[in-house]
Amino acid sequence: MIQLSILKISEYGPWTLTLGSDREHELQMLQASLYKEVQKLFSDKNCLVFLNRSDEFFVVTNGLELEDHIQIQKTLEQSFDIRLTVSIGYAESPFEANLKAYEGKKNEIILNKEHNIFGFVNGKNELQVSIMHLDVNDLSSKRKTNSPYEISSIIFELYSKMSKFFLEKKSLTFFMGGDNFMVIASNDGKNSVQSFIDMIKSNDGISLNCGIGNAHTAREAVKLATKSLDTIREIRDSGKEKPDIYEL
Ligand SMILES: Nc1nc2c(ncn2[C@@H]2O[C@H](COP(=O)(O)OP(=O)(O)OP(=O)(O)O)[C@@H](O)[C@H]2O)c(=O)[nH]1
Ligand SMILES: [Mg+2]
Repeated sequence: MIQLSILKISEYGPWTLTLGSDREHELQMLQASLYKEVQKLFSDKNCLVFLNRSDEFFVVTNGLELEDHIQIQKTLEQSFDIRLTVSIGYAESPFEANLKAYEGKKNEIILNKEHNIFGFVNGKNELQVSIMHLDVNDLSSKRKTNSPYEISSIIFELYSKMSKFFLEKKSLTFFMGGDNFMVIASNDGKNSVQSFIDMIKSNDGISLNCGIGNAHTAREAVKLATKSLDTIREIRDSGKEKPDIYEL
């Protein structure tokens, strides 16, 4: 079981229009500072925020209760002109948790009216989360023959394939910057990562490493996933044959 909270800026479209046409720079600064604050508030509670299209955030909120969400909403309401809507769901797989959160909002299952919180909270129960940290092996060598924009194009094509592949396994993929991706994974997602790595290697000539972390909270799972990835690098750099996948 995993709990997901989806935060979305409320009525953002109409609000952006109130800024006039010379607004893009303002919106970019707002989105960046909002992300910084949201990541700070949730990571302080052992969660991790995954940035989604800049006006929406996915947060693995295992162990967080309604009261924690209200507290965070209050802080955000004090700091920003815009408001956020929060939809919470929990389920066996990350994709199904996202569906529950979506249904909670669509069917107006109100958890807290004043602070725009909808859905279903699991509460203090101990949940599980598996995170896969995928990274391109030796991207630096590609930089010798490809310009910065060409590298970006390669990375986004990879993102697109990864998102599609793991969605079929009820897992959610996010781009973390550089050549880094994280998948909030179901068991099926974890069990099929080797076949994804093999497919990308033979079709695109890109070699991936994957560190996996399992824990009760998102921050701990992400820490272990990154530690696993670094372990693959250490094995490789010591001259031994590296595994593609390492799990903690
Ligand atoms: N989000 C995130 N980005 C990282 C992390 N480590 C490195 N990066 C980014 O990824 C880029 C590529 O770095 P690396 O992956 O270390 O370079 P590489 O040549 O592929 O080396 P190896 O991955 O060790 O094979 C860096 O410029 C950073 O932008 C990380 O833990 N998280
Ligand atoms: Mg890399």
